[in-house]
Amino acid sequence: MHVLPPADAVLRVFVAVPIPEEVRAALAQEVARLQHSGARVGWVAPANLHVTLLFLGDVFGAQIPDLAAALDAVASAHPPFTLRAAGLGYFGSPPAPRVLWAGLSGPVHQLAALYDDLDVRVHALGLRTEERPFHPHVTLGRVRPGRRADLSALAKALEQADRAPYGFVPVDQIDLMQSHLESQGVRYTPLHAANLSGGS
Ligand code: 2AM
Repeated sequence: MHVLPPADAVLRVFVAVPIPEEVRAALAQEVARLQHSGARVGWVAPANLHVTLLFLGDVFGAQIPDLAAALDAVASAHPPFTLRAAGLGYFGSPPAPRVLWAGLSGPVHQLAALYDDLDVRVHALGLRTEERPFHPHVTLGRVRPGRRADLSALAKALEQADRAPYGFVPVDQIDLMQSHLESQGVRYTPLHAANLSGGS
């Protein structure tokens, strides 16, 4: 535990898998290419690129130690594994993409198993998680409402994505992160890190 927040503080939290710096740099290059499309997109800063495992939203500071313990319990039951960041995609319909992302390939079922275990533990703590099915991805940008012409240039840029993988993502750690929504943008700080140490 890095810091223990006050029990009555409300924190916006999520669980993430960190992405190595060289992969974030490769993704940032792809983002720079997509930015040339001129579409109105809120691009994720390279330092903020991550894989969201579970979004919890607002929780009380008093719940953080239990959440940290839940991460530890799950992490100790899963062996580390390695994914690849590869390909681009989006959520939303073809004429109206909403969220632009880089995909993950490799033993993604192991990430889904981590998610399932964490989901069960978090529910046991009486916390709600999202209802959406788990679709592992790295969000690169969120489309802002704008002119359709912008989006066709963006769609073309997405199709011209580099087919080579952006790099390896070792999944050997899961982080409990706090999201600070500030006027300059979003800032993430780690609250707790749990190392994957289960046997294979
Ligand atoms: P995503 O970008 O991987 O989709 C931190 O805010 C992370 O939590 C975001 O990167 C986002 O994951 C996820 N997130 C934010 N708000 C959310 C919401 N309302 N429902 C589900 N996930 C959310």
